[in-house]
Amino acid sequence: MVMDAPHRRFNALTGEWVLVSAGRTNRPWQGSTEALPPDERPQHDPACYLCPGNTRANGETNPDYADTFVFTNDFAALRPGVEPEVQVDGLLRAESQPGTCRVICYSPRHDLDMASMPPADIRTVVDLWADQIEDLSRDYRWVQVFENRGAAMGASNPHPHGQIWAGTALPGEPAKEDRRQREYYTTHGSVLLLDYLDQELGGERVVAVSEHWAAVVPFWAVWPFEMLVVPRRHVERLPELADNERDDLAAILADVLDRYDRVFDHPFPYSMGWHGAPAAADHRGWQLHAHFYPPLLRSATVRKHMVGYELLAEVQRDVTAEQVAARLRELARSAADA
Ligand code: H2U
Ligand code: ZN
Repeated sequence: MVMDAPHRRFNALTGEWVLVSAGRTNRPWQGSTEALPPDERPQHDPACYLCPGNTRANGETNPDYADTFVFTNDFAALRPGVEPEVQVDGLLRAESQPGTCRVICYSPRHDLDMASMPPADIRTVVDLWADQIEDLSRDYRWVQVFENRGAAMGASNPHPHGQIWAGTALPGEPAKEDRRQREYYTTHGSVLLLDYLDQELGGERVVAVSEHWAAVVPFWAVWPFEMLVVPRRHVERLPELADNERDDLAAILADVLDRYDRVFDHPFPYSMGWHGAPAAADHRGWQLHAHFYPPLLRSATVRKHMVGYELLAEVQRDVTAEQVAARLRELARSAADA
């Protein structure tokens, strides 16, 4: 059987392949569980540049915010007002990139994170994501909402927060997904990710399903605990989500983040972010989804590195998506803990 031996899997969303070396290692959760120092934080940290009332690097003082807070990144990688300009010199090609970067605080509480926030507060973040995407999509073609959780993913501060980078270009990753979803829609007249969900629901790669959402370890996952969170009806962009779908999203996020934290009994680092249809064009083949890319492999400190063959030839994984999905499924919060 092809799946028991080393094989390659096709990523239907990007058109890339991943090498799966099934059977090469033990299941990841049989690895050691190292005792890391407990992550104890005060509700307010006078030294935190995201806490209410504190002063940021640029001298501005944060308001005494009660739920969420958004500000333009003081060290933005993109900024507005850059003149559109293209420069070509033989093979040397460059274009200017106007844009903006914002920081979004999920909560005034320094000691929380999305995994420990109640679903009602996560819902406030969902609304914030939607409002920000709607607002920035007026000026920018691609609005990337994302979060780096944990120092392992480069988060500079444990205060619950995410970022938004918006620019006039369609960056590489969404450009691949745009092409694949567009081609699929043209050929099949249906939405690639919805057809994918139809094939997956009830199957061995599903982590959690609710009325409006599904969380799966995609067949083509590269990172060990990678996950895709997808609405079950056709939704192109996050701001289109109805009230009940937003509540349900908050609930499934709380659920899957709790499962993540149980894998190694430790806050699970990840980069996550939303992919919805690019602004202002016909994108009927697009389906909104969130990617979760956690770096951990065998313990709270042993991470996967993208090196060697992966940099030079093709990305690779040892444990299969099915093994990981089974583990995440069994880590459901019991009714007693909820
Ligand atoms: P990360 O933790 O994901 O790195 O996000 C924090 C962002 O906050 C980071 O991009 C910005 C950094 O540029 N920042 C400010 O805008 N003001 C500050 O006073 C410190 C950090
Ligand atoms: Zn803080």
